[in-house]
Amino acid sequence: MEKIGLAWWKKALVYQIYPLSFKDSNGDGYGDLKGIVSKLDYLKDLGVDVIWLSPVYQSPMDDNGYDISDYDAIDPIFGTLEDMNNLIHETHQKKMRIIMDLVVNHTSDEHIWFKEALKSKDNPKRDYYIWADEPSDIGSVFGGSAWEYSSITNQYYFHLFSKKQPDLNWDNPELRNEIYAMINRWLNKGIDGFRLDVIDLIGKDVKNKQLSDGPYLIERLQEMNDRCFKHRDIMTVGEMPGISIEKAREFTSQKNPLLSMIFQFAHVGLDEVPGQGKWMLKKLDLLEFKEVFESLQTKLYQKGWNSLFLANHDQPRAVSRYGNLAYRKESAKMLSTVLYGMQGTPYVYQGEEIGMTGVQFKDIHQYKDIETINIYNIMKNQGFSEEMIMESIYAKGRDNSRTPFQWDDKKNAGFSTGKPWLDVNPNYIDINAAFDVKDPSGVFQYFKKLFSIRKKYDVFHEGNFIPFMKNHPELFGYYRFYGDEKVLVIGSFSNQSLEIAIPDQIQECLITNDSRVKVGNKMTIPPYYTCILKIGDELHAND
Ligand code: TEU
Repeated sequence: MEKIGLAWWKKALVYQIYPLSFKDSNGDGYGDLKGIVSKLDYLKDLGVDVIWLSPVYQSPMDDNGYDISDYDAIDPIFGTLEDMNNLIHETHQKKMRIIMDLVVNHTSDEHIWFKEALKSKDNPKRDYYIWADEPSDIGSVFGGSAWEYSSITNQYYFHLFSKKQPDLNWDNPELRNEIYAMINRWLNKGIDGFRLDVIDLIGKDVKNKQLSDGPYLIERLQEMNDRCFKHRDIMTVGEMPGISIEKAREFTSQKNPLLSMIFQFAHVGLDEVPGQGKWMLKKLDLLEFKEVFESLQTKLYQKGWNSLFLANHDQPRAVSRYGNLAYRKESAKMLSTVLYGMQGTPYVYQGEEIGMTGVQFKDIHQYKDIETINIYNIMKNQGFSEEMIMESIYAKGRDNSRTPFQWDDKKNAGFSTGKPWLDVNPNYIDINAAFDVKDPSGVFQYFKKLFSIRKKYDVFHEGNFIPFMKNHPELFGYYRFYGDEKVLVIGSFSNQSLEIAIPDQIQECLITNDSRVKVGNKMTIPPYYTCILKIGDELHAND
């Protein structure tokens, strides 16, 4: 396919598809590959350059595909290998790229390696996994112990996620060879890279309880890079929930990058009581939020590379979490402006572009996510009230972002003709793509314009980051400077109007969510207002 120069991924817009919930083509209630192909024009219209596909490999679906039982097969729920080849081909035909999810911290317990490993201590695959005679006190991310007893050999195996997701033993060179060969087989099929699931865990030392950012992480990333990535024109984005901003800079260093970019999570946990996990809620302090972004933007500037995201399939919907549903469209636009005005590769999670919201199912049985079901039972046993548990699930449960895509106001939101695997959010009558795309004041058209502006001016890719009204508790503002190009990005997180003073010479308003507001050096801005202003010298469009 046509190359658009080195490091094309720096300017690319990446769109995450959660295949189970995107589009069902055959009426079985599960989204599939043919469904995705049928929506490629929709993505192209938005301005998408790269599709990131959450896992579609063969899987018993204990964790919706993040538990892989065969890396070389496509799960029949999603289609066939031929369908996958076709999706790669069609995506390239439309001058977009496609990256897959790579889940190699663990497999499914139904993977042939694990089935073999279970059989005996001297099985050739035994050492592909992590075993102990006695469990330590390490907990699983999904609740309970990270160790599961197997009576066949009277030992415990290690699983940081569900017990159907045994962790692979990366200390074993034979296992590493198998993984690298598998990665190369996929890359040879013509995909354009990978999102690497919890890749910060592959250097762990379980005995010494060093999990994320373990002692062998760098050498393993280096080895993977040498064996699979280095000589290819691809992008890689490593999911690293336990990594510091400094490490993010090191791993994406411009001199010797191990990965194109990483997802780090410093900004994600700010609405949690520190140290008490994701379910103990705390009101977001915008000053803290701004500080984390400033730190990310300035520390990586000209040294590493950022990824820009607020939501994904594990996180709640951004507009419900950081915005205000009474100002749904306004706040969805404001959040995207403030986020994508920064330096880094932008990521949109499916549905974000039409302002899809979180969901509040009444009955716990409507929830399908293993983490949500586990935490419900654990909190029940600990004596928490039903109301408090549901409040946490409404705020943080992963099914918030996994409800089927709302295509139109017809049956099942146009997602499927059959019964969807997870209930549709009842608000699809008002919030759906068919309606939003046609609405000139809709979120979709705004996103489209925002991304076309981003592509037009180098300042968004190359500019530095200087906070504006840094100590304001309800306004997120910053300047970007690059040569003659200067912009000021402003977003209000307030449900009241605010008075602001802009000390710069304002040349033009590039985009705003409310064109009725008069732009000037003294402004009264309505709730959730946002704009990007060209200031100072003339900006030069480069196209
Ligand atoms: O997530 C890794 C991870 O540690 C978290 O994002 C975690 O799932 C979440 O915070 C729990 O609330 C990745 C995948 O994105 C996720 O879907 C998988 O469940 C997980 O790895 C295991 O593969």
